[in-house]
Amino acid sequence: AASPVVDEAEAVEFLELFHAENPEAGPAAPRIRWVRAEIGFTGTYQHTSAELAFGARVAWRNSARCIGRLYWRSMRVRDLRAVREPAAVAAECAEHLRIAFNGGKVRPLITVFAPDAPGRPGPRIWNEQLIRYAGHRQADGSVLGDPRYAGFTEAVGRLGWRRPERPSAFDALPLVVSSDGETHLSTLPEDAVVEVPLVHPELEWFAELGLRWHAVPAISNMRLSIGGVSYPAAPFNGWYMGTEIGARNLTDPDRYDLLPEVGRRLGLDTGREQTLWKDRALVEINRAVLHSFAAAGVTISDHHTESARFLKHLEKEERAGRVCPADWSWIVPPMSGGLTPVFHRYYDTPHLRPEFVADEDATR
Ligand code: HEM
Ligand code: NRG
Repeated sequence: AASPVVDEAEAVEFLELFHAENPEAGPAAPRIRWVRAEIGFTGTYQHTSAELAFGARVAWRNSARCIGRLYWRSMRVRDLRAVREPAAVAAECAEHLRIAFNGGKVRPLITVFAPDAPGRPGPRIWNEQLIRYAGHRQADGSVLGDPRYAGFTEAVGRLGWRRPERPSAFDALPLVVSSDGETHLSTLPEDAVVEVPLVHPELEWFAELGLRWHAVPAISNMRLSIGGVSYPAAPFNGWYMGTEIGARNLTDPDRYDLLPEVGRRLGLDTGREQTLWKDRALVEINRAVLHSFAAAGVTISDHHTESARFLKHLEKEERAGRVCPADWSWIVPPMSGGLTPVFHRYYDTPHLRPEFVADEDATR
């Protein structure tokens, strides 16, 4: 028998949860007997497609940092466990983005590729998200694009990626997928990368900043762990909450760092903190993000709406007799925290499984 990669106790705990929450699947005992035997013979076991879909949805439900969990039951699950070859994984990631984008009506979706098996790890996607912008390090030490990915950009350069002839601040990085000892680099097809140009509802000069952002946030470097089975490549997406783009990606000093420029263009006194020029610029950037996505017909939500939904989710979970883990410091939005109801309370913090697990960074 192969030495197991699966912890039997974890498998049993998951199967008990699955059968408790899905009574139509019948009693757990026969399935548990079968899975114990399968682990004994093969070192692992195969989830049924119902177990896989349930496990992925509950991993989302258990994500303590996620404010967007109200719709956890409706996430679509693409069962691509038969896919492991790097070029095929990359092509299916592009297809994931097309299905998720859905003409602008973004839908929560996860694509699950081959799991780890004894002596044979599953494929792995090195990118943090399917779409991320390159950070081109310039001769003067500054970075054109997203400074967060300057290291990753250099790493894909060493793997043979040729950056665009005229590098810009918004060049989508190639996907890096490795599997069975082979590492594959591939550029995402253009139609898979939909972007929204950023304009402001009143300030005409805002468009001149030449800003844009991609429509679909799809995290691709978290391992999905269900009942002791690890799926290292299982990219998932929902839609954006505006502050992720407007109050972090475009604003953090170590990202696009736009407050100084927007503050100046607004004609604010940027020399004194107490004018609250940063806060005023921040609001205008965030209005531009929400306005632009709406105008382009792409799903996005504001932090007030998403906070109210999250409280509704907590109520529903409580009514279902479940504890909902939540991490205050991630749930509270990065602007106007105290204006949202999620600020004014505490949360339970148990660690629950199934779960998404952060594996270490590709460039480390
Ligand atoms: C984190 C919103 C869907 C799993 C977050 C964060 C936000 C958010 C605002 C914090 C991100 C940050 O501060 O960088 C939403 C919204 C969704 C959605 C509006 C719309 C449906 C999903 C889905 C999944 C998911 C479909 C998984 C199936 C997670 C996880 C984290 C997270 C694992 C933590 C990521 C980390 O540790 O870096 N979400 N989410 N979310 N979300 Fe969601
Ligand atoms: N802040 C990151 C995305 C993190 C996850 N957010 C979501 N997830 N909305 C960013 O790209 O700004 N999701 O699956 O929808």
